[in-house]
Amino acid sequence: MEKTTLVQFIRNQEKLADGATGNFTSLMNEILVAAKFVSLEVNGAGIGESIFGLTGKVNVHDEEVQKLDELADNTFCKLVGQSGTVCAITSEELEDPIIIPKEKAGKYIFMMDPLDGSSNIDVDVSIGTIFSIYRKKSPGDEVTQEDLLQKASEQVAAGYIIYGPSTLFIYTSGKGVHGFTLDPTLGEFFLSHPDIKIPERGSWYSINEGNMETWDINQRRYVEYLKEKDPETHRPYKLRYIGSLVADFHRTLLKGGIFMYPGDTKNPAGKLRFLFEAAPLAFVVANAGGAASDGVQAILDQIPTAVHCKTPLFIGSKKEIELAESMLKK
Ligand code: AHM
Ligand code: MG
Repeated sequence: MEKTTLVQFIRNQEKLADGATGNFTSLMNEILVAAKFVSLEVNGAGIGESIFGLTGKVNVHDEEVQKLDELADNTFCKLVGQSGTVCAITSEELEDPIIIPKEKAGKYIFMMDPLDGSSNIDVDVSIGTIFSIYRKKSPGDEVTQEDLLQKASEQVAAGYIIYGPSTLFIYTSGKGVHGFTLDPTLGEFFLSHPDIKIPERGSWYSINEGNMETWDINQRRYVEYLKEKDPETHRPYKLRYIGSLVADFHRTLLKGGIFMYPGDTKNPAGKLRFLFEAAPLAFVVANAGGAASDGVQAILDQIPTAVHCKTPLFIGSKKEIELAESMLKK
């Protein structure tokens, strides 16, 4: 038996860390158990008692809540919340943070988009969970804004789980980006993508071009540029857009290129959430040698202004982000 499980891998990595107490390993364990539950539900959606469809509720972002959104949110909140390792949980689906009573609280803060791309559930397209972990910063027991709104570069770990043809768990704790595939027969994640590095360039672009009329002139010119023919600069680029950030990001991470969700006239800050989508994927891509920006400034250098605030996002290969930034400035 030579395969490395996710649990073994995390334990070995934490052994190497200074002052490790085992709390981080315990937290990661709960995340992976929740991931297995959600994976099972997603794969079984449509069989037996239907968990397809809407709950009839609308979340804090004015989006319709799917039954699977709610199920994923509840599963992660319950398992992570009871782990004794976190003092607060924030979620794209929850207006207010969950604050864990101090007798059961730990030193970490857990943030998540429990089911990203959930509008794709009914059409059997890959969806995912995005997560991010910070350390409590403020002294004392109370969880403050200083704890919930930290600079993105202060993440302790971040990652995502894709519920696709196979279920993958990708994460970084600042020591490379590693991917694990769920063996459904054993119910165990095994190391399948050690030390992922994103190609420095890539001629794939990913954006909802249906929004073009609402973009500013530089955004339009940049996308037009990518579509021009010039073999020397590998243009035209190929367009890929799934509409599930986790899936679009994962392809970009493995193959290179750029994913974008810019601001537009309707939504100057775009659609994606800083803490639940942009910051964790920025931490992942940076640890794989790539970059993420809001078009002007690196995402990792920014402090969010509110738990649910949004940001334009340009993420992918380092050279592609540099090119995008230079063209968006013109
Ligand atoms: P969600 O987290 O509510 O599912 O919304 C975010 C999703 C992303 O997965 C995806 O990149 C984007 O919304 C797609 O938006 P659009 O349909 O505007 O292209
Ligand atoms: Mg999302």
